[in-house]
Amino acid sequence: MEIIFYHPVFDTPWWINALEKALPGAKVREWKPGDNRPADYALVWHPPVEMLQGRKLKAVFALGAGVDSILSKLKAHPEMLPLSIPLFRLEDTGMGLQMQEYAVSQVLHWFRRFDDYQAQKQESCWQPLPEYQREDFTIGIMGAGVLGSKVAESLLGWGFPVRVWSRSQKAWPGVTSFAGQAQLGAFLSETRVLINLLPNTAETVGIINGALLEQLQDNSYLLNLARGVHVIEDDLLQALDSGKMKGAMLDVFSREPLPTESPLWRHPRVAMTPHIAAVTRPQEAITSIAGTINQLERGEPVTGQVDRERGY
Ligand code: NDP
Ligand code: OXD
Repeated sequence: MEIIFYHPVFDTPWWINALEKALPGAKVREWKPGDNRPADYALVWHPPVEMLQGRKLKAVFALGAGVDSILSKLKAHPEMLPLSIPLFRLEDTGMGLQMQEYAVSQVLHWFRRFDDYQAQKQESCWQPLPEYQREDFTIGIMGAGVLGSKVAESLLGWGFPVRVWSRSQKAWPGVTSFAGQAQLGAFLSETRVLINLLPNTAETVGIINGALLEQLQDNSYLLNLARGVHVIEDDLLQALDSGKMKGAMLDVFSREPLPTESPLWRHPRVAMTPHIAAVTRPQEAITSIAGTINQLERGEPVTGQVDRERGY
C-alpha cells in the first residue's frame, strides 16, 4: 500500500514514521511537486491541486475536522478530486476534549464575571458585583455535530441550560434542540452565550451578522470556535459598542493571522486566541485514519466521509 502525505507545517518525518508503524507494510512518502507516482491513499492539509489531480486514489484524508479549504479549492478545480474518490475528515480524535476545555473555561469566566473584575482591577476598584444566575445564562450552540455535542455535554455537566441548533433535530437528554432556519429565531431568543461550532458552507458564511446578534438576549456573549467567515466582524463590533453584547471570545477570523489594523485587537471586550481551540492530535489522528484505511481495505462500513454536496 502506497500513501502520500502533505502538510505545510506538521513534522512530516514523524508522521511518516508513525503511520508506517500503525499500518505495517504500508509505504508512506512525503508528496513533493513533480511526484506523479501511483498512490492508494493521500493524507493532506491545504493540498496543492497537482498533488491529487489525475491520481487514482482509494481515498483522501483531511488532517483536520473542517474541510472547507479543500472544498473551496475543489470548486475552482473540480478535476482535483472526482466524486468517486471519497474524502474523509477527522472526527474528534482529541479535539472534542480541547473544545470542552475552551468552552467551559470561557463560559465560567463570563459567568463568574471575571471580565468585569478584570476591568475593575484596571481602575483599582474593589467592588463585589451581583452574581449571575444559571437560569439567566442559557448556552446556545450552533452546530450539534461531533464537536458541538461534546461541548453541550460538558456545559450540561456544569448545570447550565443548554440548547443546540443544527440542520436535523437532536434528541439528547437535557438539551433543547432546534433545527433549520424556521427554528433559528426561537433558538436565539433565549440564548445568552452563543457558541459557534458550525462548518463553513455556502449556507453558514456570514450567518453571525447584525440581524442574528440582535435576536440574542441582552448582554450576551459570542464564542467563535469554528471559522472566522461565519461572523461579520463589523456587525459584532457594532453589537458590542451598542451594549447589546457584553463580550466576545474569538479563536478564528475571516483573515488569519488577524491583520494588525483590525479593530478587534484593540477592543476592550474582545478576547482572542490564534486558531488553537482544538488542534490535531497526531497519535489520535493516525490511529483513527489507520483504522479507517483497514476498514476500507476489508470492505467494512466507515464513518467520517464528507458529504461534498452538503459541504461538511
Ligand atoms: P460536524 O460536521 O460533526 O458538525 C456540524 C454541525 O453543524 C452538525 O450538527 C450540522 O447539522 C450543523 N450544520 C451544518 N450546516 C448547518 C446549517 N446550514 N444550519 C444548521 N446547522 C448546520 O463538524 P464538527 O463538529 O466536527 O466540526 C465543526 C467545525 O468546527 C469544523 O467544520 C471546523 O470548521 C471547526 N473546527 C475549528 C477548530 C479550531 O481550532 N477553531 C478545530 C476543529 C474544528 P446536522 O447535525 O443536522 O448535520
Ligand atoms: C480543523 C481546524 O478544522 O484546525 O481541524 O480548524
